[in-house]
Amino acid sequence: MEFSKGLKRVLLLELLIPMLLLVLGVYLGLIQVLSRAGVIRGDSIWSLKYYEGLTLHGVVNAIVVTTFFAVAFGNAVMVYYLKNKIKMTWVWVSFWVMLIGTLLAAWAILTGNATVLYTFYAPLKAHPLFYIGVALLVVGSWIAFFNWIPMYLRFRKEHPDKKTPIAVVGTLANFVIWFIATVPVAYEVLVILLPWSLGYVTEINVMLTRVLFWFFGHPLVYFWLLPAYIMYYAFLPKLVGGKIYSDFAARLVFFLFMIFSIPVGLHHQFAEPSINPNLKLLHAVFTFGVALPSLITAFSVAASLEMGAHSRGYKGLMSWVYRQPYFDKNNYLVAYLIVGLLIFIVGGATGVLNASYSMNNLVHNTGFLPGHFHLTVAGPVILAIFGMTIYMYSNLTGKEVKFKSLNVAVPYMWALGLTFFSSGLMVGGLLGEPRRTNLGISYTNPDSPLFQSDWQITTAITAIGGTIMFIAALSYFAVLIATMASKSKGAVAFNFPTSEVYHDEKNISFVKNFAPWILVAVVIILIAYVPTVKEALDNTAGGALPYLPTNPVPITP
Ligand code: HAS
Repeated sequence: MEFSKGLKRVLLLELLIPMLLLVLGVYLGLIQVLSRAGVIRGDSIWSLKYYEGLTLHGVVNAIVVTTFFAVAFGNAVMVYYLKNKIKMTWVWVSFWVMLIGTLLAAWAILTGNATVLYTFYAPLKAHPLFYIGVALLVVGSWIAFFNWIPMYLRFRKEHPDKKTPIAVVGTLANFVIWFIATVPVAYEVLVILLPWSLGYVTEINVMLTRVLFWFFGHPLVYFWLLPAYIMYYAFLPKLVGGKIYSDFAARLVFFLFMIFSIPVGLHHQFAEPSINPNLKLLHAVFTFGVALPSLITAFSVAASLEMGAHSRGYKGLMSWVYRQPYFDKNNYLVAYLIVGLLIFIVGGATGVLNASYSMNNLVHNTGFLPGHFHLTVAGPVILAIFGMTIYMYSNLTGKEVKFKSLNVAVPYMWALGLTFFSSGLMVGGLLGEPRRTNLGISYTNPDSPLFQSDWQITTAITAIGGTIMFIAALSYFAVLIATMASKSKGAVAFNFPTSEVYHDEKNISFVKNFAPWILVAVVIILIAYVPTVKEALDNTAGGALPYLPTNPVPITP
């Protein structure tokens, strides 16, 4: 399909701007591991303080890159599969609003005015422009979503007997989750944090801000993940010569995410006061519910891989494991996607461990947590983003991917680094190593009275892993830049490698419409969150003063 020039231009910007920011993001990741291991000792490097760097690393990698990518990918999916015209004015408005928001937030962080980490809840306080920037980034993504809804409705009207393409179902489900999840955090930012940051109020309900943040904070992780899931269902089977195992199961997965990904936020707050433990248990139970669509995906995608291996003539029980085009330079998306899936087996299992109410006591706020979440967001999510960015770039520009061998090696290098990185963090975490701490000037510094010798080896392993990941990222950027610098072969039709379906169930009314699922989602959210918010309001006495991460004394208004 031929995309218009304007659409191509905006897609390229939405893909490449985050990649530019990611250069900074991965560099700051390297600084993190080196600081934790004590290779770098000091509270700042090139005048960027430890927590400024950590905030920038989290905000850029986890919020900005993922949001820009989800919007770019969503724009392309909608136009490609619905074959409907997209309103370009709103595509551009969405892009500019997101960009301005990003620049404002980046300014606040880089000038040391927003060392609040990517989980920007109180009592840490940021400059008003940080909050405005984050709000604009979110609003920009809403605009993109609202632009797709009429396209979808038109498709349904014009093709009443056709099924909505799975990639479209996935994209819309993802943005429904995103929209529901971001409304409370928009309230938190605009109604609570912004007036506080502007100095109009001096005290706020910290527990409420944390509850509202985590209402958003967990679905946020599925907002990162679902574009990868769309690729696992809609593209990967085709790439390996297989088919989507079951059309019904694929649709069900995205709808299940819609109902289970939000009412689980308290699993980030098991250790916090003010909230009834029974409510925490309820959220823990729903958390096991949200693992369900991933477990269905594990079996469905494995079946697609098996069909792929068999269709290419390989027989035997384990041929689906051994006989995949893992190193096919011209089919490099396979490597990016399968390596992501393999990493997610451990990322998902550690998530289930975190969710276990009593077990969480052991790992909460330790290195185990970044160990877990790098196996998710820095595993399947970033590898899907890397692979699809280069794929879409090459398709949109008609340029052939350069350094093909290096390109296909990137996911394996990344996975090797991640194995060391996350193992170091998780073992360290089980030994009590805290997360978000400049260990190099304290616990891993032999000259410090706080020195913990048993954290030296784990932080060293983490640093080795982080360094390998950094090299993998540099290799990826080299591939991207070389591709960008090459000559275009002229306009090519844009193409997503779309999978066929093996079990194409006819009667799918259960997974046809969004409305009933949205209704169920809202009911479950109300059950999970009305009493939680009430607890936060009732059990918090007075307000709390703001703190800076560098000082245990509250900032006086
Ligand atoms: Fe998590 C904390 C629980 C998934 C990200 N998580 C975090 C944080 C982040 C994060 C960023 O319950 C830290 C937040 C902070 O800063 O404080 N997480 C879960 C659970 C899941 C889960 C139950 N997390 C994710 C995903 C993320 C992510 C996805 C990002 C994208 N997480 C928690 C909990 C905490 C937490 C607690 C808070 C802990 C605390 O104390 O603070 C589930 O969704 C996981 C289900 C996944 C599976 C795996 C399925 C496997 C698949 C691969 C199959 C492979 C195949 C390939 C087919 C059950 C689909 C085979 C191929 C061959 C060739 C063999």
